[in-house]
Amino acid sequence: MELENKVVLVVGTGISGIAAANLLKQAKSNIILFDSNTELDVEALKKRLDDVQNVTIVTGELTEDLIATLDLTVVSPGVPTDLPMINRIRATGVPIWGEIELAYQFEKGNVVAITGTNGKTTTTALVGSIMKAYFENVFVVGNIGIPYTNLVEETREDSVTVAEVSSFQLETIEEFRPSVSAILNITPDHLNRHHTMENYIEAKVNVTKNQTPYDTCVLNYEDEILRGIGKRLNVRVVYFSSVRELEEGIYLKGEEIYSRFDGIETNICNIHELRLIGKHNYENIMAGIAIAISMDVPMEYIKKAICSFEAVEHRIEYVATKRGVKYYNDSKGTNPDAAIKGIESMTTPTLLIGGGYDKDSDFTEWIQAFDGKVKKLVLIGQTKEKIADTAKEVGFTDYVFAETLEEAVAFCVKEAKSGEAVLLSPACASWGMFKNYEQRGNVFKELVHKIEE
Ligand code: UMA
Repeated sequence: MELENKVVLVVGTGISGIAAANLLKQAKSNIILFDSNTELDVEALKKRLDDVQNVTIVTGELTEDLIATLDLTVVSPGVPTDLPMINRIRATGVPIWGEIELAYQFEKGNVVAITGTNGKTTTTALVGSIMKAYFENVFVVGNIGIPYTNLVEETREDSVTVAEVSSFQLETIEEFRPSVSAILNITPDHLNRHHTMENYIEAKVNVTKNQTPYDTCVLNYEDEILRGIGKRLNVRVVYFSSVRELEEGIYLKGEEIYSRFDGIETNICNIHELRLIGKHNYENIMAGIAIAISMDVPMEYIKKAICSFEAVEHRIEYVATKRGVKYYNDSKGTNPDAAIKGIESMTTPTLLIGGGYDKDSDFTEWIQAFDGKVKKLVLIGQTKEKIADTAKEVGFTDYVFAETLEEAVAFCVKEAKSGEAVLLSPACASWGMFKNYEQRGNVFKELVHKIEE
């Protein structure tokens, strides 16, 4: 679509909305920047824009008169696509693109798109580092925290854009076509936004919507939903599996990762050569390998990159070894499902620090996943009593309470013996004690670094 002199509504003034408005400015569109938040500091907002000429800022409600002027609407990922205002715009026939679609219209190179319920940030970062090892011009964008519209103008014909795409972003694509897509897994999430599991699956599978048999989709063979979907896609499908040998694809056999294509099995590496730990991470790595092979990256580059790749900050991140005890920061384990991955990754007796803000979660499965590994559960925050009650119900009584994270770490320092591990993996949000999970993780890391040898 020609964007010059067109009236484009940008909905949302978070990082996507601002980046989209700045890109549209380059394209010489007339922009209406809208946010439903009436408390917004409009002067501060203007300072975040490259240029405020021809930008009309509207907060609260959008009038019918303004809607009648629109040529295009670009929505931020956090804006539900079934809002009455969006429905009114849709009824006028004006296209509604997500920020990802807008960026894609400016893309000059190849795109890799990674989605899934869990593991997409780690896999995106990993694929980014594999691509950077081999290609000259690589961008890592999307849900990982860097709006695609921020960087797309710098792309070239030989560039590779690795995009983490959420179900929110995939709801509003039109022409977005990755050469290689990946869906890592699908389990219930974001159902308040998508309403049903079917809608959520449909949004994820949308990543393949414009792909052709010349393109590739990487899928987890052990995810039944995805295995079923793979059968009906008109795209080259490459599977990975952490459970069984595949006739074609990437798989884990014992402690070794293999690929098999055209009947030839190739050993890629042993899991002990990797810095990431845990089955879910081996799956992320296998997805990364499948993506990289599909992008024709030679195996020597893939192997070097996967073996040197460190965990994403705050996600089962190794912090330090103090007095023979290994400390891990999994502050990003903000819900029981994510925290299960944290404890499953531990291979030694572990002192586990958990608890925080109450999101109405059920902690039963998390505690059941301790599997005899948790020597002491140190509970902090608003949820500490609730978790303790659940623990008692499932027969786990080795818990103690601490008032602060500092007190919890001090307890672990006293109790942990050489060869054991201390893991911060709270299964709860940080609010109430910290600004966000990053701050919680950083405080934990500072406390660990201060422990005397
Ligand atoms: N807004 C409205 N009307 C609404 C809803 C929101 O006007 O109905 C406004 C808000 O007042 C606010 C703005 O929209 O000013 C926020 O937009 P946004 O929520 O899309 O946030 P951004 O800052 O643009 O960040 C988004 C993604 N956020 C969400 O999907 C909620 C970021 O993913 C992403 O990193 C970023 O774009 C760049 O691509 C975050 C996320 O939580 C990390 N993602 C979810 C997840 O990972 O589970 C999907």
